[in-house]
Amino acid sequence: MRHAVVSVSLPSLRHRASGKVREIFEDGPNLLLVATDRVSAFDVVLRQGVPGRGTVLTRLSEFWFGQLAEVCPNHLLTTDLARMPEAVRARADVLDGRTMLVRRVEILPVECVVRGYLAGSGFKEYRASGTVCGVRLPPGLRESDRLPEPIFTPTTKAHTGHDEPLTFAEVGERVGAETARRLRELSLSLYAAGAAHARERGILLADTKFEFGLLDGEMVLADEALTPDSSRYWDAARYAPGRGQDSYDKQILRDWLEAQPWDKRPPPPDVPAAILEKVAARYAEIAGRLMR
Ligand code: Q0N
Repeated sequence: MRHAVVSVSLPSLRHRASGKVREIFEDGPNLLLVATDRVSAFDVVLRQGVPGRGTVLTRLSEFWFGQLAEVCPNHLLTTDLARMPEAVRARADVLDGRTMLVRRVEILPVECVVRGYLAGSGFKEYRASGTVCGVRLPPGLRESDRLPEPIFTPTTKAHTGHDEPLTFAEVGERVGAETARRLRELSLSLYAAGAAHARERGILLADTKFEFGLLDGEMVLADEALTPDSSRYWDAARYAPGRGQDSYDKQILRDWLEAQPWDKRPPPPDVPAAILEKVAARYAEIAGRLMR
């Protein structure tokens, strides 16, 4: 069985940050984003990784950056190890296919969330108040219903804990009114392009989150783009509004974990290799569908 890459050490490069899934290193003026095979479920990172998950996330980001480049420029320079430092090329065995060399940009302090369907915290708020992040929606919507049109629901970027909703005015206070309008317009355009492409291939992008940065005064799409880690993916063939939907990528893992005697606090149970392989196959299936 293929093994999962759950840690990455590059002692000759300056390590800048660690996410649940990705590691960031510095390379002169640029950054290296390495997507590991780590996976979280119920907000807990599992000890076992999903073999090849990081390479699928990297391929998907690269694919979407290419698809979306006409809507907005992005931070990606290359995924080709030949154009990366020797320290990276020396570890091609683990890093090939999971490393993006990106331009360092000035990240804007807003998570640009777009929702096309009524799910998660959006549905909870709608049920309580008829609004989603302050945006009033028509009455009578059911859980998972498609929205009359996609909505921009920005949040803070919490370093610890959970992101908090921001009103559009609060986005303006953080980045300026002109930039706030541009973030909203770009986010909605990127989501529309991505959701249309995915829908034609039987995948619903229920919602997603973008990060933007400034490079020489120009707005660029940063971070990852429309991956299952930054978006809620549903299988269109199984879509049935009126209830919560299965996660296209993680449901196999969630179902197995739900069947264990586990309180969803660390430490999580050890996940059997056969389950991890099923999840790996699911990621390959998603990439295969989207990239055809
Ligand atoms: C940056 N984050 C938060 C990895 C992503 N192009 C860039 N320039 C400057 N800074 C960043 C980027 C990018 N991308 C973005 N941290 C640094 C998102 N992280 C969370 C952890 O995983």
